[in-house]
Amino acid sequence: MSNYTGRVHDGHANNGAAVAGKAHRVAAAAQPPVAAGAKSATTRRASSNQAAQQVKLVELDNAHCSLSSPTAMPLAAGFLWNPRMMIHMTARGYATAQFMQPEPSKYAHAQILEAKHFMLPEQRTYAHHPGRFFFVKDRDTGSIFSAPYEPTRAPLDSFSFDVSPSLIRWDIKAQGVRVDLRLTLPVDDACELWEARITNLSTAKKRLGFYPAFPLGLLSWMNQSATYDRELNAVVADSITAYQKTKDYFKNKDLKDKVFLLSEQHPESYETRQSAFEGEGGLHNPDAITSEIMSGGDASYENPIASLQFDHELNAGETTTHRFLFGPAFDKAEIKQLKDKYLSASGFDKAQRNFEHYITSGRGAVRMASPDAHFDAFVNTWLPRQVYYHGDTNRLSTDPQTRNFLQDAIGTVFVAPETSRKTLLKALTQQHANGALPDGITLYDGAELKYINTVPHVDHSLWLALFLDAYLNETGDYSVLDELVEAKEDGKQLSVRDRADKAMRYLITAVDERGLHYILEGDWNDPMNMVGWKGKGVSAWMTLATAYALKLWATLCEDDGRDGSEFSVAADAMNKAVNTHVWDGDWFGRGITDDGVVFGVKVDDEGKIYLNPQSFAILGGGADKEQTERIVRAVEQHLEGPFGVEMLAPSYTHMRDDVGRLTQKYPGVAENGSVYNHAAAFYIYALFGAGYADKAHSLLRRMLPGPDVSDYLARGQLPIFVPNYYRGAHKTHPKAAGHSSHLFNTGTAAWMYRSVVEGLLGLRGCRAGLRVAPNLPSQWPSVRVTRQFRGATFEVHVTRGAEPKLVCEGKVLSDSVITDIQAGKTYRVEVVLPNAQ
Ligand code: CEZ
Repeated sequence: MSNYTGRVHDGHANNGAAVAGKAHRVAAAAQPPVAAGAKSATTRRASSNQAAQQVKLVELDNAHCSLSSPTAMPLAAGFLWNPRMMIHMTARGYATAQFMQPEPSKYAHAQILEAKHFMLPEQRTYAHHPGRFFFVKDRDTGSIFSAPYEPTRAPLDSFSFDVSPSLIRWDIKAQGVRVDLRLTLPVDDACELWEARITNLSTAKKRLGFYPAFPLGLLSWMNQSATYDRELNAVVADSITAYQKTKDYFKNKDLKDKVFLLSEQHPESYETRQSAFEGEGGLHNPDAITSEIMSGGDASYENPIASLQFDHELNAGETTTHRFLFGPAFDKAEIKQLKDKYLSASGFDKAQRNFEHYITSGRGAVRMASPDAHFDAFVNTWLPRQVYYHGDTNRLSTDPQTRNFLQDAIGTVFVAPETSRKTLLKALTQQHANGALPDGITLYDGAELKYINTVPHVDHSLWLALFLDAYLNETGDYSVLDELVEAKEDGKQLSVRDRADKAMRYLITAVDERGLHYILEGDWNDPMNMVGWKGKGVSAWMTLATAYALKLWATLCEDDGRDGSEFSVAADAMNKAVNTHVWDGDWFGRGITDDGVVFGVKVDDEGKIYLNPQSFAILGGGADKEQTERIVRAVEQHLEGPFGVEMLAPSYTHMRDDVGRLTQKYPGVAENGSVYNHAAAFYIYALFGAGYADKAHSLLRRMLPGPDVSDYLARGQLPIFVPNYYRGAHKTHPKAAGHSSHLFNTGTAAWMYRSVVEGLLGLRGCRAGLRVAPNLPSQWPSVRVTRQFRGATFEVHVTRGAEPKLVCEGKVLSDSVITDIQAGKTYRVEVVLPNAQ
């Protein structure tokens, strides 16, 4: 069992006139089809000769209809159908096809299908991906580039992209012009604050055109438009969120269906039609930019773009500064309000200062200086920033999965404990009468459980104990246990303590005759949906994790002056049941299916070993010392790779319909054997607790990209957040292995932070105070840490020596706990660890 506490331890009109000149290019296409097999070179030449003759734009007879220009009527199309499908085909070659299965479906798609509630940052961006583009044109030479780079992709003389916690900056030099772009956000409004400084770097006067162009995409198939509003000095797009159910009218009518691009300087002209903006030049060389002046077009039921034109004459070295606001709004009044509030030098300054203050108030509980400065920077700034983001935004969801809600709050325990406290109280208002926590927590009245939250998962309740363990030990706020919480479901008022008891007792009863916990359609693992969907299958991970939760709660009961044996006895029984039915000699299996098949074991060709049961067996005492050693070796052999520890191996290559959709995910992706960092962090946390400091540190370090160039290239990600996964299956898919998912919504942040504070640095709270037990890797001779804890500051210096000791404020302590901590005080702590062997 883990030793953390000593007890237990978690987006044309060229009309007829212009047509004649262009018609020759396409005359061949207007010819009647040639007989199959007769597409000789002669036929093609004959067609071209005809091109010189006058061609009508459109020809129609009984048998056909022809069009001679692809540009005059860009949406001209024909369609074909059969009982199972239809295809709508434009003259330019675009197609929209649907087939029935039995609901209408598409089989060829836009390069990326925007999912309303997900981010898909791992998939490549594409030319029409929503972007913030700033075109610059030399009005004398006509040459164009765009900053930061897309969509012209013109060569730049220099490029710099600089992310700081509250500001993103680009410094771009091209064609004798420097563009200094800055993006920041206000604290209280949904809008982007853009500043662009354009400088003439040459020794002569330059006549420049500057054009921000923000494509808006398909706003709505019901109603979309855009125009330039002189009074506001803004492009304003309007739409009606598409819906079909009558009741949705009442929900949607208050939505912010407008989008605006407000400018501080007055533009020469504007264009709000995406198609006119691009013209025939395309996004990389748009007609709106190559022409002398934008046409001032209004979008009426067509995809809009917010683009503006500014002409400047800049002397050598001269700079002009633009400010823009971009965002959604309900009405014009709101846009005006935002303009008055922000659109000035002082408005930007103030907003930037406030925003910086907001971001930096999410500072973490430790600052460290180790031999690994790269890692230090991540721990000191970027990781707590990610933790803070999660806790403060709930990942921008209105119905967070309960487990995510509670685990994100485990992270904010170290960053913004008052947020964690609110999370706890909110979650408990939604506890069911039987003690179980629901699949998701609705954050406002009227919010609904959606998507994954409509699939029954069994694990949500157990995170309550893990949360309480982290929260109480960090804050010492045991008074929260007395808080009365009224449950929505039955209106009953119960204390936090009683509600936690109820949740734990519910977990104790949700087991089968063997004492193993049911899985239904998932546990922590969302796509493990078919192990127990018939109601019989059990989860070894769930059983082991429940044992861990129960042990933690038992300990907290004792800390609270109560008898927790009811919970520890139940925990022991669960650990025993898993050992009896799912221990496979060197590791624990993952579960037993509805049909009684143990899986995640040696006899399996795929999905032989899963990481999570091993981690929680170590954490919750399901594995004894010898089993732990076997587990660590097995994980080393089967799951450890260059980019971290994988979640299972070998990755599945075909559906196992007694396991579920996780086996349908691409090998090495997400739950199908990636380095799923959330799971890796559990393991790392467990390893630190079990005394495997070197291995834990090595795996922890592999979660962070860099500093080697080769590692950056392999991961493709900046080291400013930990992604939910890196591609795994390194043995079978070595080329993709390591690639980042780029998704920064992940429970990893909380657990990684906790692993650093409590595991690596060994500065973990307990009821009595601060337990000091660093787990430094053997290659670290020393580390300095400033730890904020319960209002006090601890300046900790860890070194190595022949005589291990702990000294606080000059006094040698006999055990590892610093007690009687006074808020406001600074403590000097010296720790001498045994020399590395
Ligand atoms: O979501 C996460 C969940 O937010 O997957 C974890 C789970 O513990 C987290 O609560 C492991 O299953 O549905 C799916 O197949 C996806 O795998 C999502 O559930 C997944 C997203 O990748 C976000 O990380």
